[in-house]
Amino acid sequence: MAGLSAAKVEQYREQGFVVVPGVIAEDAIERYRRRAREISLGDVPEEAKKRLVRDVHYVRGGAQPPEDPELSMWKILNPDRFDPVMAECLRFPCVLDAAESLIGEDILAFLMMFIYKPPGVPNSVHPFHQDAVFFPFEPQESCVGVWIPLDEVSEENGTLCVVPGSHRLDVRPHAAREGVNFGAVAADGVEGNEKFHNDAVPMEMSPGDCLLFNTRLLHRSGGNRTNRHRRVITLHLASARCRSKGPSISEFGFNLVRGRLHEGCLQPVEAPPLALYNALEK
Ligand SMILES: O=C(O)CCC(=O)C(=O)O
Repeated sequence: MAGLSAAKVEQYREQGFVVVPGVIAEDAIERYRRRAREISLGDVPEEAKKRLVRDVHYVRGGAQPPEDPELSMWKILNPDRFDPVMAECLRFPCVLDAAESLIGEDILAFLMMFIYKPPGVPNSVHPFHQDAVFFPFEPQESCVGVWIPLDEVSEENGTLCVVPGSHRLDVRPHAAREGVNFGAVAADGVEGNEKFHNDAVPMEMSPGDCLLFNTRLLHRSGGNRTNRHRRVITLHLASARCRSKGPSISEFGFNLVRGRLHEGCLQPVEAPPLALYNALEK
């Protein structure tokens, strides 16, 4: 198996994240960019239309929407559910190899998103949070976030900023904030706290690189101050040995992408809904 080196696994354990360069080739990158554009221009089944989410500054903030509708997008939620091209993103071999080094050989993929950061909206911030707050299953250590930019990313266009070592902190209470996209909650006492902002590292990455991170790691993204796209594929991977701690959420879907299932543990949802899960609707 072509997984992570021992040094990279150690870095992940110590810092809570690791970067694997070049997990998808240039032609595939272009294919996903193109397909996301087609979807965001309306090539989506009627039932799944609410999975296209525009940035709150265009929806409610009164900003004049750009002529090109793709430039007002925030995210496409679980596009794998209705689109075979996007469904390929659950199974990039290099990503699964790396994840196997971290969470073992039986792997479920869930919550895939195509996330934009609209150009020229500097206050479109995704505040500091820990993804683990959304995931009612354990152990948390056996769950990993995956973030793959399809454009060059830096602080200027709203890359992900992570706080090294913060995966050792407990999961904090999180709450919604005014002016932030619906569903993008903020960890209490972190956003706006100088200490965390000073410690945060902006991930400078190239198209097709992959950031793997612990779901307790504090992370945020700032606005895009450029006139360029910032497009990202994200998904989450959990060991198929994880157990549910709460109600099963059909929106997660859980796809077995490597290895096998285990009795009493998380299971794929049969025929996951095409329409958006109610609690995420607004
Ligand atoms: O890509 C971004 O802007 C932030 C993504 C993120 O942190 C998330 O979806 O949890």
